[in-house]
Amino acid sequence: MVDFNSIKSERKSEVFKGSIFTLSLWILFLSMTWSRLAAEGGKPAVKKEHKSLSAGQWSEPVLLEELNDSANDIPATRPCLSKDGLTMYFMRDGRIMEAYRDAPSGPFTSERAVTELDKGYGIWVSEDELRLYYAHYEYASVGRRIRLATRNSKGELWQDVGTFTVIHKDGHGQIDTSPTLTADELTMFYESNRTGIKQLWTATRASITDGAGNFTQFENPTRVIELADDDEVWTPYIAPDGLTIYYGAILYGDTTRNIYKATRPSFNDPFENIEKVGISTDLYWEWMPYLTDDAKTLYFYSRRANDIRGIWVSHKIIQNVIVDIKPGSSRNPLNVKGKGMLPVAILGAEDFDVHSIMAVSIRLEGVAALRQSYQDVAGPEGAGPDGFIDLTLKFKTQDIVGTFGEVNHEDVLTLVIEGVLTDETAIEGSDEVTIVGKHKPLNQADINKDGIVDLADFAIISKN
Ligand SMILES: [Ca+2]
Ligand SMILES: [Ca+2]
Ligand SMILES: [Ca+2]
Repeated sequence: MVDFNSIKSERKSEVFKGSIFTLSLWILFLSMTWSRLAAEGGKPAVKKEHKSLSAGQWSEPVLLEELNDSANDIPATRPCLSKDGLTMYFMRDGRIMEAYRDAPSGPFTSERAVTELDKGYGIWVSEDELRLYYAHYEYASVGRRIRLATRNSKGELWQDVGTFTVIHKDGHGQIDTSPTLTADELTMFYESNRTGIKQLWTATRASITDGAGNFTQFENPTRVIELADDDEVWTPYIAPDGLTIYYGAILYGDTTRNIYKATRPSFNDPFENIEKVGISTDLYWEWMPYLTDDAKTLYFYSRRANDIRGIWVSHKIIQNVIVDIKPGSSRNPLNVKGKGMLPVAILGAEDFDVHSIMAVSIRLEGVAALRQSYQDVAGPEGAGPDGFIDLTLKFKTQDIVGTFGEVNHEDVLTLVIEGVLTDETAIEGSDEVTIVGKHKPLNQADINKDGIVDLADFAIISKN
């Protein structure tokens, strides 16, 4: 957790130190808050203005000991896992390494040093594992630059292709490292010291290769200023969709490096909702995060208890909840032209008090509810009220329909609810709906949604 408690109590004590007038205002505020809480069922309601400060609960990290060179006490660093979970790309003693396993979890059983490439400082491998982006020490007057290596198939050796000279042209001692890319490889984030300290930068391009098959340069290096004012930031990981970023930093009074997460609604928006990721502790350094695509498994580098260094793995703790879309109906028809609300209940049970859910964290297919209340509306498996209070939520039907691809009458879709409990445990549940009517989403390329794909849409894309 980000420790804002000390900040909050400082603020409170300032209030109390003020005049009697201030004190009475404070009492008035507390009594108003209390009556609001009482009106909402006597349980502390989640206040919308306070968002979660921590990104969920994670299992106790486990060391991937087999990736270390234990005989020489050289730890593995900078994890980057292949999409199939079978190959770990990482670094050891400055050398790029590949380690292999037969199943997407469990220990890696063999490895290969990528000796065909020079030493590196941070790596990222494309989804098809045919392009490897790595930082490299060029020569004393230039510094470290990001390079590309490619291969035609996974069985082949890597071949260096060249460096991203456009973003590095200011050179001369400049250190650019730790590349991480979106799945389309058109947006790159990386670490750069060009302001004097290590911070995160981003650069973009319109295609991976040009018409002649040569790789395309990244352009427009821009500092991602919102992630940390004047603090150092290291080793970014960008999610495939470019909307969630993880990075190492020392923020908010931390005494060691920790892993932070931030999100943005679209490429046009700055990152916000900066949260410390739950495995972070002030006892140890945690950085070099790498998440699986489902954001449920986190690999990172840490030097932990008993001075053990290396790549650690942790899993997001997820509690399943029972979801009933349209309580009282088991078929759950969803009219795609519906203008109203879609009611959804998360069911309480003897061992599950729905007041433990942080209601504002709930998303149905990524969509937030417009209203929530606490009422016993249903029981499990289509039963009516069962004596246990449920969390009932109302979503705007058209917001939910907006998340669908093309659907036809009578299609059955599974809708997923995600959120967190007040103790930050992630929760997940789902229910099915039966589609009424037909829905075809607007053309993806029609960015400004005016029904035609033209230069106006392209102008928006190129601004991104
Ligand atoms: Ca730490
Ligand atoms: Ca139902
Ligand atoms: Ca119930």
